[in-house]
Amino acid sequence: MAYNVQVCFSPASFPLFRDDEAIVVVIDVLRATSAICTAFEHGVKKIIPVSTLEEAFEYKKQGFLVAAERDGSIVEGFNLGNSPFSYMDEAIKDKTIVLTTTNGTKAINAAKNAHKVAIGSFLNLNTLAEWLCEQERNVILLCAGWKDKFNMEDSLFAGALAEQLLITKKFTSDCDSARASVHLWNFASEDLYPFLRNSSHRNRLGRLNLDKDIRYCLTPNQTFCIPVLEEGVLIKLEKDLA
Ligand code: 3SL
Repeated sequence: MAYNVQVCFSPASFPLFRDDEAIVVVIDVLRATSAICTAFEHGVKKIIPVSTLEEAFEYKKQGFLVAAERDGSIVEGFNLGNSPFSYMDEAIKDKTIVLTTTNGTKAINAAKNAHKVAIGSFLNLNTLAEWLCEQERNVILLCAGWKDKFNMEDSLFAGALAEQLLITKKFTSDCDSARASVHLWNFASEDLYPFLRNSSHRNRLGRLNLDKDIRYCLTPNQTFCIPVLEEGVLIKLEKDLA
């Protein structure tokens, strides 16, 4: 039996795709899901994703280490933002971090009733594809987008992952957005950075001098970590792929 892979281009459309028996992969390539994968690669123990700044401030009052980003910048009053490079630090090893970002953490919380929620980025592309193929479940690739709008980079990654699943023949798709994302990926995969030249979030991050983050987030297969959501908290899936 083949399982179904679908791509949802925006959290606003997610109710149309919802299937509580499926695995949902949340995708926010620039930069939330790349930062989360990086944090687990560097030994963070747990990440609590929260949707609002109010929740983030509450955790901060309770003494948690809290990271907060809005519109690409660190929110005033917090020490940590959403750059993957901030999570390549010995200081985060074995820590719990509370994280709120403009789109990524909202998308994670929107998916929380799924059978399982996994975090996807170019950084863990092959490991994630391999794991999904072993699960024997339908898969929904949920793009965080930008403020409920389509974005290019999440859709490209959805295409890269959907293609890897479809190629195995363990998956099929009757979903036009999955097909469209695979076409987009095949068109752009040779060199993602120039392809994204005129895309809104690459430009937004570029204006904030974050080109280094963009290049890092577009580089595939830098980690074997698969972060998964367990009772509202992200932890590293224990799976030895070495
Ligand atoms: O939207 C998000 O969740 C963030 O990833 C946006 S940013 O890359 O940190 O600007």
